[in-house]
Parts: sequence; structure tokens; C-alpha cells
Amino acid sequence: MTMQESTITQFEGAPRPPEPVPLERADDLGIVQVLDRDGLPNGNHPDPMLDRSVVVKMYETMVMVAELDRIGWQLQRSGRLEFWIPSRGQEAAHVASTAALDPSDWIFLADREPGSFIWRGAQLTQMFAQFFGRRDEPLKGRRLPLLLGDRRLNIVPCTTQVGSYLPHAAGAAWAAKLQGDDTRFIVYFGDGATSRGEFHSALNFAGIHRPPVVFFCQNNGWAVSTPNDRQTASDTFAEKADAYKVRSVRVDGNDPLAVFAATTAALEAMPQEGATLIEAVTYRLGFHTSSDNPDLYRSEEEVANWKRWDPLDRTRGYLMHREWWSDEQDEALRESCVQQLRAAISAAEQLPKEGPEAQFVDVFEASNWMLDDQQQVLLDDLAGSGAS
Ligand SMILES: Cc1ncc(C[n+]2csc(CCOP(=O)(O)OP(=O)(O)O)c2C)c(N)n1
Repeated sequence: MTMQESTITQFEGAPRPPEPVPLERADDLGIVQVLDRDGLPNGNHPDPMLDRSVVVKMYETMVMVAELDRIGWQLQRSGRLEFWIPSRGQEAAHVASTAALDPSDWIFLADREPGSFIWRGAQLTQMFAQFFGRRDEPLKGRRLPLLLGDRRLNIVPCTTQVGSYLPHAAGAAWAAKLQGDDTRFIVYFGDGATSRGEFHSALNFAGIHRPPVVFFCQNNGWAVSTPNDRQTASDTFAEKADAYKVRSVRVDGNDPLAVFAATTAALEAMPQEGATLIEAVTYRLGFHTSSDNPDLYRSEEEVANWKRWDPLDRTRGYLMHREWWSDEQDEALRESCVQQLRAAISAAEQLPKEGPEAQFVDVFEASNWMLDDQQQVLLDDLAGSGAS
């Protein structure tokens, strides 16, 4: 057998056997947890006793994210959207951490956090304008769907290179500290980003200068097809902070109350300790992106095991336990989300697209002769003038 044949045999149709869900052993594994699997507050951390309005708003946002993800996926599969980055399963991690911030705090997004945008009050039409590449959105429709950003909401879009923006967030936080301004920062990234040099540079910097930033690692078990044990030999991602003398915590990322409590504690510790690395243990229930096929690397059983820890079900369980929610309200919420999403899709699909010349605009503060020349060549080419 040749090397190529053996490699193909090794991977073809042979997803990895499932690992146990770490949330089942939260106490032993040092994972902060408030809610059990059913959403009852039986975990190792006390219920933060948030107001009903906060928990309901978090749940409503999480349901909107799940419906957005379901419909976005269908739009991509039916050819109306070019690309999709699923967030199903990771709703609690990003929504609850964003909910713990003040609106004046700045967010550096990765790409599975549409709920941060929604929590901050973004209009759904604007979000779909971004997904459809229309020009009437802050980034003028020039980025991949879900690489969201909006200066008006204090949200910085991610650079597509995994982890490359972590030093930007640390630097922005340091700048705020130097200016004596009390703005705080959070930066989202995945487990895969911890293998990048920029993660280590940012944490090293944070250990020395103590900038007010939360490094929020959504450990969803996989970086595309690379599982945790091929990503690192460390037992946890949180412990990497120890080497840099940065505060850290491991939290159940499918438990909004635990995530809210861990993020609040990180924000409260900022004046003395600066940064915190939060490792939110969660799971991506969907595909990595619309270009992925997870059946090649993970089993249905693994997904089913994690589905039992679905953050939506647990949050609803908690709301029901507090007698704050009913089946009727749940049904009405889902219907309302779908209606709002449909209206936003219809409105966004009517919006104009930017022309091909737009890719040369905003590269620098002002244009220059090289960009102008390139733009002209492209336009001549498209006009069929024969210019090359
Ligand atoms: C520097 C760099 N390498 C590779 C890629 C291709 N890529 C896009 S997402 C991704 C995996 C990222 O995994 P993780 O950080 O765990 O985040 P997740 O996608 O699981 O949310 C990779 C390898 C990239 N965008 N940038």
C-alpha cells in the first residue's frame, strides 16, 4: 500500500470515537457550573440570582441566535447565501458573556457570536445586509457572512487569520488604561487560536501590563477537524494563563448563569489584576462552516451526547423552575423570531450591492495611484476593453 492510500484509508469514514462530555464532571475538572443538565441550580457554583428580566433577555437572544442559525443555514444550502458559519450550541457562551458587559465596553468578535451583535441592539436587517454582501451595512458588504462589526455598537470585526487580533484587543485595552479611561474589553476566539503565536504574545503582554481585557476562549472541542488533544498537550486551555501570571477560570460554556458569573468576576477583578483568560467549555453542534463535513471526523454519538447539554434547553429549564416561563411563551417567542427574521431577509435582499470597484476603497485612509490604477484595470477589463 502506498503512503497516500494508507492515509486515505485511515481517515475515510472513520470519525474519532466520542470523548465523555467534560460538563458531566465539572467539579472534578475545575469547571465552574451553576446549572445541572436539566437547568436546575445544583452545580458547584451558587446561583448568581440574576433578575428575571436579564435571564429572559439572555434566553430570548439565544433563541433568536438559534433560529438565525437554522434559517441562515437553509439560505446557504438553497443557494441564497454564499457562506455560513454556524453558532448552534455556543449561544450561552457568547450571549451571557456579552450580557455581563456594559454597553460602553468594547468587543472584539470572532465569527460565532451573532448574539453579541443582537444583544447590543443591532437591527436584523443590517445583519442580513452583511450576510448578503449589501452595501448598506457598516462594513459595506465586503466581508464573509458573520464577520460582523459595527463601530456604533463598540464591536470590532475579526481579522480572518485565526487569533491574529488578540494583541489588538490587549493593545486597545492598554491604551484605555494609559488614558485613564474606564472602558473594558473582551475578545472572543476558539481553542485553535491558542496555538497561534499571537495568543501567547497577547497573554504575555497582559501579564506584564495588566490591561482591562477578558480573553474569552470558546473551547468547542474542535478547530475544524483538529480535536483538543491534537491542539495542546495541556490538560486545559485556561492553565496556559498561569505561565504568564494572568488570572484564569474554566467555566461551563453551556450554562449562561455560570458564564455570566465568571465574566462578572473577571470584570470586577480588572482594577487589581487586569486580564482574565476564560475558557468556556462548549460544543459546536453544527458544521465548522458551510464548507465542512464533520461526519468525516466526529461521530453522531458525540453530537448526541453534547445535545443533552444544550444551552437552550438548560436555560429554559431554569426559567421554568423559577416559574418565569411557560410553553406558550416559548412557542410565541420562536414564532416571533421567525417572523422578524423573514422580514429582515426580505428587506435585506432588496438592498443594493456594491460594485467590484469597491474593493479598492477604504484600503487606506486616502487612495493612492497604485490602487487607482488597479481599480481602473479591473473596470476596463470588466467593460471588455481589452486592458490587462
Ligand atoms: C492563521 C489561520 N490559519 C488557518 C485558518 C483556517 N481556519 C479558519 S477557522 C479555523 C479553525 C479555528 O478553530 P478555533 O480557533 O478552535 O475556532 P472555531 O472555528 O472552532 O470556533 C481554521 C484553521 C485561518 N483562518 N487562519
